[in-house]
Amino acid sequence: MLVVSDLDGTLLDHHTYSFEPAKQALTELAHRNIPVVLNTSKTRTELVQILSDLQLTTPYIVENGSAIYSADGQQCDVLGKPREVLLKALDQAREQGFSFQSYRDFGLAGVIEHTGLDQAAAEASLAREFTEPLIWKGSAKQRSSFVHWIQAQGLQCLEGGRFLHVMGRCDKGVAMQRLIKTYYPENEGPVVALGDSDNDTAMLARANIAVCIRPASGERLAPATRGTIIHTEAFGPEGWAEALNDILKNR
Ligand code: 2M8
Ligand code: MG
Ligand code: MG
Repeated sequence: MLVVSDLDGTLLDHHTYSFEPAKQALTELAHRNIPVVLNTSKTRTELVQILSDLQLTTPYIVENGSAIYSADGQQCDVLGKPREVLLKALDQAREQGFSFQSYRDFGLAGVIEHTGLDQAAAEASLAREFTEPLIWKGSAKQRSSFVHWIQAQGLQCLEGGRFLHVMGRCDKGVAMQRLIKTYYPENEGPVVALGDSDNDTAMLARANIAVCIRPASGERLAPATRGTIIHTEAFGPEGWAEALNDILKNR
């Protein structure tokens, strides 16, 4: 068995970024030698800190499936587009009259204000390599033409818990399969994936057990999968523990 998990709103609380309620389930997984792989919108710099907080030494996926790093950070398999390419496209989008504010416009103070991260974590979140999160400032109709315009540039938009992420044409699902093939080719038993937002559906769809964590806002996810779907009652790390304790009980 292998566990592949999103962070914000899933293993971490949407508001406090705490994983406290999932600690006991994480310990149980460690006892059973079941690897926990992180698959997140966060940057590599954010991940290095979080892996150490969680005491994990597993390979990981950053920025919505844009790159797979080995546990020691020495190997990197890039599936996404460099941030410079995205920023150029966003410059052109602005010239077309689209209205948004992205990480580049926020700066450190803006990121802290929008996310509630502390200064060190916000700095780590600004160290982006492959994605540009933004907040839409126009109408819903303009937003949908923006999404189409971005697609026409060979890029895409994916929705996270707070932001719309402009990025290359990759996703957490493809990256998860590539990571398993590279690092866990001998894995036996189910791949359990856990997520709470639209950007997690590609990963949930490819898992044997898809755990849809109750989202902090918006509707429950409905991944298209032939596997088992679990919807948690609880939010964030409480939901994470709820689902994993249940799965482990039957093994
Ligand atoms: C952003 O990612 C979340 C994930 O769903 C979002 O879109 O709401 C990223 O900028 C990430 O780097 C950051 O840590 C997080 C903080 O909430 O927001
Ligand atoms: Mg999330
Ligand atoms: Mg995420």
